[in-house]
Amino acid sequence: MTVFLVIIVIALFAVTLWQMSKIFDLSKGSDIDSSQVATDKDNKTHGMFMLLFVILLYVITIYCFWNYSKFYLPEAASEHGSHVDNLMFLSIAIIMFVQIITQGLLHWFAYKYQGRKGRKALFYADNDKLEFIWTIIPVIVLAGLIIYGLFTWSDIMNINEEEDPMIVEIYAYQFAWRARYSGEDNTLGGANVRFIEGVNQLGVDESDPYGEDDVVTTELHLPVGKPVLFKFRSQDVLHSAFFPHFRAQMNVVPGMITQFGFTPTITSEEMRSSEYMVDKVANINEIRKDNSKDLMQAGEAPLDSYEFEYYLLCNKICGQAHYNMQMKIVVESEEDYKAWLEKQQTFGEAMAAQKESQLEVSTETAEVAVVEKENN
Ligand SMILES: [Cu+2]
Repeated sequence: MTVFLVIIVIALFAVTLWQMSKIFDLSKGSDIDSSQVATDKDNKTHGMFMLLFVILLYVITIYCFWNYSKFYLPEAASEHGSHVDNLMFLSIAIIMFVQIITQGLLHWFAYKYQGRKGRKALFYADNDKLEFIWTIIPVIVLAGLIIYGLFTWSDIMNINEEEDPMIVEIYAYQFAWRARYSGEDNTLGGANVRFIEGVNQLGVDESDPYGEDDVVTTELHLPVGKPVLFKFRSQDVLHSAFFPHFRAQMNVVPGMITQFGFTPTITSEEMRSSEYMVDKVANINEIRKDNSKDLMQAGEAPLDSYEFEYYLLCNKICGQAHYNMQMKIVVESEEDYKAWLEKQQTFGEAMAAQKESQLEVSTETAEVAVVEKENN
């Protein structure tokens, strides 16, 4: 790839030099080679190419929208998600509208006003009215978009504490995620990477009573319809917590706590059975089936069939296994969520279990030592 790019750069540089030498020749004066000057026929051909080019541009645009729209994310699975989608849609609609008109006009004018023998360009210095119009329209449109965007942003980012959101910590490290639930008190115990030892993988402060009932898990379960406030912490480098289906993303920065809140609105099961997802999954499994045939012919194991799950992904290139840094998210009913949480071990229990097993080990070692001494 690098070699290919280098060759292109050298070729373009050579073309530039060649064109520049032609310009120098032209500027020398009367004894120029007239075969180098564009004739009416040349201008007509170039004008036609301009038109063809803009038509091709439109055709490619339409083809891309038609062929690749299946890669759009499904309906947003969070309350604020539709605001993000609307903002995105409005921006794309305005950009497409403006670009289709301006590109069309630009290329049409190049064709219509092509050079012709005897035709002279009109000298037109300025026009205040025109300049005013083409300045004020973008100003109004951009100001509208920015103000709309700012309102949407503050709507999404300002978490309403009165709604009593559930506090969950998302902990990132090379190369996985952990979730820490704040327990009955809805308050996370203090934590610091310096406290990391043994089963205390997240460095929860053992002396902080709030940490006792915290629950550390490898999957993120969320009750549907309940606002959640995520507190992000990183153990090592910069990560980014990306929840594509919920239209949420937040940087996870070592040494500080960042936060983001949203309310999930569609359970994993509902999303799985939606028309969009049924089609998509069927399509993926069709591809997997085809690929499995090749694999089986080569004597390898076939691929598992795919089932949809929400995922939390890392969206900052944070190291070698960054691509695989993910955590399954399950959005479920309040009862299912509570039943799941009930089964998890609290931080207090995990620490007690660790101490007990350490105690057992040390008693055993002591017993062995006594036996050995007696034998001697
Ligand atoms: Cu990462």
